[in-house]
Amino acid sequence: MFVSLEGPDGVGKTTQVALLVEALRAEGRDVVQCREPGGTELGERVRSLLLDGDVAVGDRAEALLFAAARAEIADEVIRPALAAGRWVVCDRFIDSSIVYQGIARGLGVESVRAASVFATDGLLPDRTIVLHGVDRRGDQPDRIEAAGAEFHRRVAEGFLRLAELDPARVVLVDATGAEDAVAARVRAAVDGGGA
Ligand code: Z5A
Repeated sequence: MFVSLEGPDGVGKTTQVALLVEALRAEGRDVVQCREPGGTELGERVRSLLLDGDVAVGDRAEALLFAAARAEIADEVIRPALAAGRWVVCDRFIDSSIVYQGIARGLGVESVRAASVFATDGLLPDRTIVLHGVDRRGDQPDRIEAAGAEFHRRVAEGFLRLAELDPARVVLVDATGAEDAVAARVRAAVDGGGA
């Protein structure tokens, strides 16, 4: 089973990925935890290239670099884990590209989705949980976080549209409230229930 957690920056994904992995392991499941971009040598380098902010990157190059990092983590980490019968829980995946590059940067949902599907040779999560409803961003923005209020408004709206674009896979989960309350909603959503 391949699960991704998605949502705008600061919505609580990293916290909830850790709690979900803990809950699944407590149920006896063998779980691989990963994040995007990252999880491989190339992915971590792409992460610092794209987020640290000292290299000029055009929008199309940005989309292709995220896709390249995704190709590596799909081949090196996710497919082998799934083939071995393990669960994978990933902090962001294809839907971040669809929203940040396709919708918020304006490159187009279909072209960005196609680039990512090419990169992963068609690998998609079985379940994608989109957290929404809060903004707990810190005060040290990375290059993308620094893109401005209008960009982040498009990101927040874009994530809400995802469930309409792919209702069989994407579940919206209310991220307001205490960590354990959100974690219970996320766990239920893995089995198919939204909130
Ligand atoms: N990006 C892209 O553009 N295209 C792509 O294809 C991909 C990514 C894959 C990656 O950043 C950046 O790359 C991201 C999208 C872009 N950029 N932006 N902007 P990232 O995923 O590494 O980081 P982030 O999205 O900016 O997430 P974050 O800042 O790490 O936030 P988070 O993971 O959503 O939240 P958190 O760290 O779990 O929580 C934030 C704080 O709130 C923290 O202090 C927690 O302790 C606290 N918290 C969490 N939950 C609660 C509750 N329930 N109550 C109270 N406090 C809480």
